[in-house]
Amino acid sequence: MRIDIITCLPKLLESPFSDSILKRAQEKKLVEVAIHDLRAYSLDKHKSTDDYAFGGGAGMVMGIEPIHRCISFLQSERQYDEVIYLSPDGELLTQALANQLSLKKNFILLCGHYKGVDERVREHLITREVSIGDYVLSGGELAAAVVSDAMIRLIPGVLNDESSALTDSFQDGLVAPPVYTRPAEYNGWKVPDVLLSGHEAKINEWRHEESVKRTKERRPKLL
Ligand code: 6GU
Repeated sequence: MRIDIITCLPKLLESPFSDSILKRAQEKKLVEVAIHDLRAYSLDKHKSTDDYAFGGGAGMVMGIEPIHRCISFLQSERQYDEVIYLSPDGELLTQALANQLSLKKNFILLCGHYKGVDERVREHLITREVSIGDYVLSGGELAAAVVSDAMIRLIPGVLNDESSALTDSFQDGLVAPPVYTRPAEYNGWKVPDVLLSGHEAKINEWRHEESVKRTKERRPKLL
């Protein structure tokens, strides 16, 4: 998988890809992530990437030219399966969407800012719009990191068996069961006996029941 992220705030995206699972996935060559500073594609002498909205009103709009130049440059280097614009009014990210996207290979993620991008970008240059939830963020960068993380961790070999994506919340349509580690008793608070029993079948049954119970309580719509 290769992910090219276009942003006017490249520094915001450094740390999410420089640690832990996303860092290791890149080291293992299972994913390549490249961050592109949109300002570098501006022909303007001030390297600006936004301008006043036609028709007036508050808020700047990201212009089409730098975005088109950056996307065209990337597309001259390789074929992309999706050019995704991160936008609060996009399709909601779910585990099902992450699973579907993780099967594809090359992505461009375009981070929006200000009042958004010139509508012609959405009409002509992108293939899909994704939102990470019904709330407003200051820009698409954190959303791009979230979408990337959700896709990358599903690539075979990124997670070890221990943290296998198959046991994640949502992956089987249920939220994950409670987990415990040593000590078996702390401050008088005990770990459920069944988990200390060594009886694998009973443990699996208990975990499944807890998952169902939790899903009913917290995410009834998943059932
Ligand atoms: Cl993708 N962008 C912004 N700015 N806000 C959001 C979002 C995206 N998803 C949820 N809120």
